[in-house]
Amino acid sequence: MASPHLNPDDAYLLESLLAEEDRLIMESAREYAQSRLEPRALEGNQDEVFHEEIAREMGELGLLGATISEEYGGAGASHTAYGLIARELERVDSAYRSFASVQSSLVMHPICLFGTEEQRQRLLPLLASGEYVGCFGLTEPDHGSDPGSMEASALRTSGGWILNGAKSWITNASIADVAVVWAKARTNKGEQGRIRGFLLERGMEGFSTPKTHHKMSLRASITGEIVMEDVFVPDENAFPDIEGLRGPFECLNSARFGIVFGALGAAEDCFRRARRYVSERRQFGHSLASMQLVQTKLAHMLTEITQMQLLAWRLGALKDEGRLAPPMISLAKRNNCGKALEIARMARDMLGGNGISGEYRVIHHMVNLESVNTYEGTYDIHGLILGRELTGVQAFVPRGNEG
Ligand code: TGC
Ligand code: FAD
Repeated sequence: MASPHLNPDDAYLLESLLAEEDRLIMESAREYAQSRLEPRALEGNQDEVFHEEIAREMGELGLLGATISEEYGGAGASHTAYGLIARELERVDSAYRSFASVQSSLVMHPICLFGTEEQRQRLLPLLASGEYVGCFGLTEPDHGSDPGSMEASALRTSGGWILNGAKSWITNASIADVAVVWAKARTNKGEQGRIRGFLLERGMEGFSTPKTHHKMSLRASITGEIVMEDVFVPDENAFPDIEGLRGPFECLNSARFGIVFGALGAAEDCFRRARRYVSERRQFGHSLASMQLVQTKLAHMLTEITQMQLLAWRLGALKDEGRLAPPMISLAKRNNCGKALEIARMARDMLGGNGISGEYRVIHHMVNLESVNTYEGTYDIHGLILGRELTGVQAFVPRGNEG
């Protein structure tokens, strides 16, 4: 019997382990991403365009809020399926995965988890169909890795809250119909309370979302600020019970989980393109694929990708079994983003001068992954989260400088 060959797209045959339903969702996301997103990706990235009809297209296919129950317009799918969707979208461009991550994990998920029944019924179906776009405001101009120091404030008033402050680097902000915003509750006497979550809707007085310009990464994603000047938010638009950083962090747990699969998709696409390129390109009278240095680069890339796949698959299974602890997500987010960036840089190099052209689509992944490695907790912040878990000592603040 001939020895079986290795499948470079799935070296350890992980896709054969998928539940039938997850596999069907993956295939439908792949078909959509390759046939409908890929043709728009070059223009989107070069001209800084997010084609807004994409929101409804994704909604129609059940790619938004896939894990949310059908009662609220979701697909009731597994967490693994959600990860697989992220992988297929990011295989084309991280911007498309970013759009879906924010909508699903950072907007629909908190509404589902922390919202009132009225908020769930009113907003989730609109977000699931893509009729509404959502955004998530945690980062501020002076507080990124340390959101606990945020300055945005929510002053209690009759029938609601008055919000002031600014959020920066917010995905989807400028096109959002609804924003999940985190701010510190404050009393009239100026005492600061705990962080609370609010739903700001387009049209509220004092709420604006100017677009962020000059981005060199994730250009097919719309990024903006959230500016709040005495915005009155009625009680119906506040999350009733959740207080403290646990609120936004529960959302980040879900989005970071998706990024573990997404970064994998980008790395896989870089590998596939580099492999095809070196088999077609000749130098010194020989195919680049026949050069030893090129072969060991391919071997290195596939080894890293296979490890990334194993991490993602296992993480999905643990989340579906309800056994996932946040540091496990940090380990995989840090690993898969760091490795994806390394693979994208290597692929870019293997394409030589052509790798500099957007037409070959590898440099887009490379610059996108700079954002992916930074947002949702930077590479080093996840290292420090793991460090704290391993030693019991936090090292976010230099020793001797606490407070
Ligand atoms: P710390 O003392 O660690 O925790 C404060 C409270 O939060 C709880 N908590 C968690 N709860 C659930 N899940 C987690 N992962 C949690 N981590 C912490 C914790 O139990 C505690 O609760 P309580 O009840 O005792 O108050 O907080 P810290 O201030 O020391 O945090 C430090 C650090 C570095 C871990 C944290 O601030 C951090 O993760 N920083 C990174 C910030 C970040 O990831 N920002 C992301 C912004 S959103 C974004 O980037 C979207 S990009 C979207 C896209 O386009 O795809
Ligand atoms: P900083 O926190 O200033 O960090 C700068 C550098 O210092 C980093 O290398 C970091 O690792 C390092 N550093 C920080 N603290 C420490 C420490 N204690 N020890 C050692 N090193 C440290 N945010 C949202 O809320 N919603 C969004 O939708 C959103 N979308 C984004 C989209 C894009 C394209 C980008 C680029 C960002 C987005 N962000 C969003 C913001 C993102 O989460 C932050 O940029 C990120 O958390 C890092 O914060 P910062 O940029 O303020 O960097």
